[in-house]
Amino acid sequence: MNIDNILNKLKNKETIETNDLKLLLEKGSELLKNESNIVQVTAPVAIVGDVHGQFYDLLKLFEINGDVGDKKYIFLGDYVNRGTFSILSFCYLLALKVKFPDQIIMLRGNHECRPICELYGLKTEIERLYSNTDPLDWFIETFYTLPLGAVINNSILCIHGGISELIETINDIETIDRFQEVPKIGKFTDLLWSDPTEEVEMYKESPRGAGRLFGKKALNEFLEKNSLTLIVRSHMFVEEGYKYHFGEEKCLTIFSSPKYCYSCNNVGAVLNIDQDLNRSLKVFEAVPDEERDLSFVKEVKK
Ligand SMILES: [Mn+2]
Repeated sequence: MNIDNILNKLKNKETIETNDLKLLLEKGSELLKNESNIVQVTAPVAIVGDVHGQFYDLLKLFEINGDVGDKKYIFLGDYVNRGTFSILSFCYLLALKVKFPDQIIMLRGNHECRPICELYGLKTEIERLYSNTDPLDWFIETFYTLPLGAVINNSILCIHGGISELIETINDIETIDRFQEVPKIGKFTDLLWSDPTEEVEMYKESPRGAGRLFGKKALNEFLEKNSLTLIVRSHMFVEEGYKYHFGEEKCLTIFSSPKYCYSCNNVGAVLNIDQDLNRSLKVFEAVPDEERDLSFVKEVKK
């Protein structure tokens, strides 16, 4: 497998051959499984939220913010489903991981699991582009190896969802067995599904049916206990691409799927953290519909 060839093919929106797909997912898994649940990262670094198969917008993000290799990135999960190009989006990022293992950190989102991928896009895409659904198993196995969080300069925690009563310390995340399906309840679930809320100070039930809602006091207690200054998370649609919660700058949502599902009226955002931990946010609009070439999707490759 020549990783530069694979990257070029993906960038040209070509469907990669079954053998290459299998090798790429295996090679990516090997790297990911050796990372701990929480990856330690040194700034400067850029942080990206949900991608959801919007591959054209992902390429645009790299165009406006710089390429992996020239700068370091943390992706907060939810690479697949909803959008049209789940396979391209995840494989492109994974190929970058294979080429630049230390320059891209890929975290697990709640969409990186079997039940959601069977319902919301990835499975359908695999059925359309490959002769059987074996690749779905390879994707799922790879998802099981994705780490769960990153800590930048011992100060900024990056996760997909949020915290709960079960997650009081970073060590509570380190002790999760991540090499499996996301359970229905428990700290693994909460980490990937929880959202901030202004409704309570501590915690309450989430309307999503999984994870918890966490309030300002819960956040501040968590930050203090772990000597952190900020949680960066994604998981939640925000119209401006980013949103600080609780009237402070200690919990930030980043959402990076502009014109979400090709229908919402939102921009995407990326957060850049410099070496002194100064933050700057960049927002970007979706690639116009007429510039999204869908022809290859219709071309069934059996
Ligand atoms: Mn999510």
